[in-house]
Amino acid sequence: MHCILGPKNMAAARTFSKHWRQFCKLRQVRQSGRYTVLTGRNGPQSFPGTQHLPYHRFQTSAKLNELVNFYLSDIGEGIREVQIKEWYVKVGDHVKQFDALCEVQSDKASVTITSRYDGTIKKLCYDVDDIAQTGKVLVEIETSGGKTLEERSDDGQSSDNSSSSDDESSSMQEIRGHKVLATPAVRKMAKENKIKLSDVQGSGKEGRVLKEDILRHLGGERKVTPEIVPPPPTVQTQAPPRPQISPLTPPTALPQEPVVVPPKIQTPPVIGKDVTEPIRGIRRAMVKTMTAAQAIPPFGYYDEIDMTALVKFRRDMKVKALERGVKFSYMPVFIKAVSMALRHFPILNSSVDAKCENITYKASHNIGLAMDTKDGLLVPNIKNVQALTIFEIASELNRLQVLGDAGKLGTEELTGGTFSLSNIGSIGGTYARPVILPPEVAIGALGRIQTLPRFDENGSVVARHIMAVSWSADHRVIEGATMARFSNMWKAYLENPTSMILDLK
Ligand code: CO6
Repeated sequence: MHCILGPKNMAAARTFSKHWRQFCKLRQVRQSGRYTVLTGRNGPQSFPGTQHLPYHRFQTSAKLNELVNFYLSDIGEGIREVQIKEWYVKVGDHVKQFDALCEVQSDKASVTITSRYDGTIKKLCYDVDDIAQTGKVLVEIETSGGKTLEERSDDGQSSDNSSSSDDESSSMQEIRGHKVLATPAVRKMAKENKIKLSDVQGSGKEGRVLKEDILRHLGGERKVTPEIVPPPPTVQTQAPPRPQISPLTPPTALPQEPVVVPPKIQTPPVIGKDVTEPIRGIRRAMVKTMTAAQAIPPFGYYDEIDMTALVKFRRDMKVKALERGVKFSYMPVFIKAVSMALRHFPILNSSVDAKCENITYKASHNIGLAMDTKDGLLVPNIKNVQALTIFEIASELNRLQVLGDAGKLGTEELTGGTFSLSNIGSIGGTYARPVILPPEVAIGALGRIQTLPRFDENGSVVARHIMAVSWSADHRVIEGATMARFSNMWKAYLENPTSMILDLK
């Protein structure tokens, strides 16, 4: 047996080993079979029914000539359920190992489930948009013949009916880039009209399939599921006729001005209908996090930063960084200055447990940044900012933005944050009330840099670049004075960027 174990958790490895022996015994799989545990690039991957091993990926085997129940594996991070976004196969299709079967959406990522076997698809156990539970059967695949091989039952026990297992095929599921971008409404429309999204040429950003694309695709082929289109409203375009004034009318009463009713505005016909849908995916994760955040009593602290020197500094740095292939915004400086100030106020880089009975001072400064991605608001973090140069932070930020744009931010990027910043000013706005991300204890929101009049030291009005910052902190463990002192230090670095050089490590 070939076995490569990652460095983590030997106890878990022993537990796994026990389960594996049990598994092999019950299935009477030859000990010489291929069996590999790999450190997964994309986070935990495990064979269903085994003890969950963080960051390990498994391969296992099945006999040929059998009907195989293919279970949806644990995809890590405690995710128990996923939504089926799209099937890439249908009943009767022949698949090979690693062929994509379907795409599922968890709270955190989009995952392509690939086949473990060569065989024929006999049954798809879910429809698109259904919620599939990890550990339950996803598809039935017939490798050939008619026997059913139970990989495991729902309680995690192996229940193999097969006799011996000579042929080995490997199993693996992986996160892959291939997917069709579309909103749930468009997916629903495609489903209702029984078309595969992958057959539709998307005209939206990055090939996103839009409603119009579906309509275009359907044009001539099939009729769209009928929508109720109300008739266009009637438009009153003529004013009522003016009253005729008889020349014999006595001159006592002035002629009444006729009432001229302005024509009714022609509204475009309503072609849509109200849509109610379950809250899923990233937004569902946001519901959970923000609901938990409501348990935190926050206080707000606001200040303004004179960014005039930093605007000039950034202008120079932007050119230099671009020569080295990196886009340089203000964020790397904001992030580094946060880390430098956190060194003096470690309680702001701490986390508290659910009941707020223990506080943990975090050694790493993993600074999270709110990111507006096509999947919604995500907060990836830059790890160990205390040990990175500003250029390295810029470079990492570029990487996260590319991943965010592609909808490929994974658990590695999205977990482990210790302090967060939200640059709402890159979109607009001056102030915000950022919500603390539990178990963190503080977060800052940055407003738009504006040119505003301010007094200089001589009392003259001068144009300055001003940015507002809005901090929120957990008042159970953070005092307002601590936040104010931290903010002052951060502000001093930004207002005199060259002063950072003195304290840079
Ligand atoms: N003012 C003025 N100009 C700005 C600012 C501000 N605050 N921030 C960035 N920029 C400039 C930036 O320097 C770039 O200029 P050029 O280099 O000259 O082109 C430009 O705007 C674009 O910057 P970009 O957004 O690409 O990069 P940046 O590193 O500044 O930001 C990001 C990265 C991931 C933060 C950003 O892309 C993003 O997603 N921003 C939105 C974050 C968001 O959604 N926040 C809301 C969270 S919810 O806070 C919340 C409390 C509630 C309201």
